[in-house]
Amino acid sequence: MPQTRIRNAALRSKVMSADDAAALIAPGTTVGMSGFTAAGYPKLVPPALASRIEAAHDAGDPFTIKVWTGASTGPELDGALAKAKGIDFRLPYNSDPTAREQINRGEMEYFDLHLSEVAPMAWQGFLGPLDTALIEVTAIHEDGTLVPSTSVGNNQTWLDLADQVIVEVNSWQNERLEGMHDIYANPALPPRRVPIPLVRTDERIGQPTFHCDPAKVVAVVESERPDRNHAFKAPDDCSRTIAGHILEFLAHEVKLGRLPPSLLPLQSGVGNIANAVLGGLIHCPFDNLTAFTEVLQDGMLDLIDSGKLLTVSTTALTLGADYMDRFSRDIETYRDRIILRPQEITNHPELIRRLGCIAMNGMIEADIYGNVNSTHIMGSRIQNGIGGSGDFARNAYISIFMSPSVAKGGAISTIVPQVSHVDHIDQDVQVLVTEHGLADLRGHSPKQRARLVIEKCAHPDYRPMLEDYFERAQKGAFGNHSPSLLGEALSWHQRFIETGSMKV
Ligand code: 0RQ
Repeated sequence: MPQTRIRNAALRSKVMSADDAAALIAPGTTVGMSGFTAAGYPKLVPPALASRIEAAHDAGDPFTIKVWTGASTGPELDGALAKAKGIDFRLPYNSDPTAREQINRGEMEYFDLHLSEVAPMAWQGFLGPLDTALIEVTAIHEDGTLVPSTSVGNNQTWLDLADQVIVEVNSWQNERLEGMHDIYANPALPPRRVPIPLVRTDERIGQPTFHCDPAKVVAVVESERPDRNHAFKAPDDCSRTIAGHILEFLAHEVKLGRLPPSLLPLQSGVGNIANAVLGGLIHCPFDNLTAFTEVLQDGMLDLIDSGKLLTVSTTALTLGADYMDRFSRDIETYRDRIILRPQEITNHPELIRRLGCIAMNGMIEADIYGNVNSTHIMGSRIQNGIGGSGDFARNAYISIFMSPSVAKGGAISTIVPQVSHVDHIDQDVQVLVTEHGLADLRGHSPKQRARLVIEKCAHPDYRPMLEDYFERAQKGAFGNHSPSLLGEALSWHQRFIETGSMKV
């Protein structure tokens, strides 16, 4: 790798192997790592640490660490450390299958929280001390400032709070990323907090680089490993139909004058349905779109290329390999269109409310009253985590949740009498969408909502059961505002487990 990526002489003298850097992480300590989706995470030191943990395990002296990140990461981080049984505590979001199994077996403690709250909570001291920051960067400047890579996440906070810093300088990352980041860090706690001076989604209010006390840097590791975001599947009929309902709804809102023709800043969760919605926007009559979101995925790059999407504010470039190549090749075209910010800013409730975002997120299930479960299967088994969905849902101008109407090949209805776990209360859920239709729940009472959700969103095979439940609930419930037969509503889920529909 050309030495020019590490331009600070003092830090150049700290270059060492990943194994030597991993040896500087003490057993039992907390490591704040970069990474938001499989973008911008350290790719060499975590597997080296995992090997060290495995060796310690074999020698009868096992140890673990605590891991904080921006959100999910790639296989070299969560996957490698989980396989080595090296994580005893994880926050704030996970989508790695091995780590998920360990969390659900009760072997790993997992603190799942709103992504906007991670940095403030760390500053408030509730999370305990941070021993090491392990951060991937694109380059190090002469003055020791660090050029971020494909995600920003909580990196500045980890660099500020940690006792020691390990930097991975990744020459796979395009050096021309420099200048696309806007690092605004204002860790002041109440009562000294000030308003965040961001009025438009395309404004820059911070610095292009991370600052870091060079005296804290104990190791610099050179890397050339690619990010490992997965390509999206081509939209299937179900995703396309869900996307179609949403686009029709947005057009209707524009027609009624409740949304401007350029819509409002879009937030889109991860996943194939969200990607299909973005793909569908290319063929819609909306122009001059903007996005204020936490992940920029493939569909958004297509939207930029189509000329429909002017700017994207995000904390991560969650692009599949082909799209990443395209981004890297034409990076100058995207330079003024994409701004990468800390997740505390991309997901800030006050900004989301003021900018008036249109939030679109996936869900596991919704109940007939509009409560949404984004995280737990059958009420107890975590799938991923709440991520940024809560930051956006509560504060958005319009909050949309979407899912196919059934899961597990039709064995399970995603529309249920009562969700088995509540992430988004009915007041935070304004629109529900499945392939069967869209229920606009705004301005409706619980019983009105229930009728809409059953009629518009439930799968026809499950509609009679839900209608029957709702009729009986209105007769037999303790109150008739949100009529619920508590025992029966929850045993709806138990039934899936007992009949063997639910196999994990
Ligand atoms: O399990 O793979 O074993 O079949 O849950 O479901 O259909 O692949 O859906 O990938 O779109 O994820 C809510 C998890 C949806 C996601 C969730 C089973 C299903 C499958 C996954 P299998 P799908 P998706 C921005 C915003 C929270 C975070 C968020 C998520 C597996 O959207 O993590 O929004 N959201 N962040 O079979 C039993 C049901 C089920 C069910 C699905 N009702 N009962 N199993 N499954 N519904 C991004 C960030 O914050 C970074």
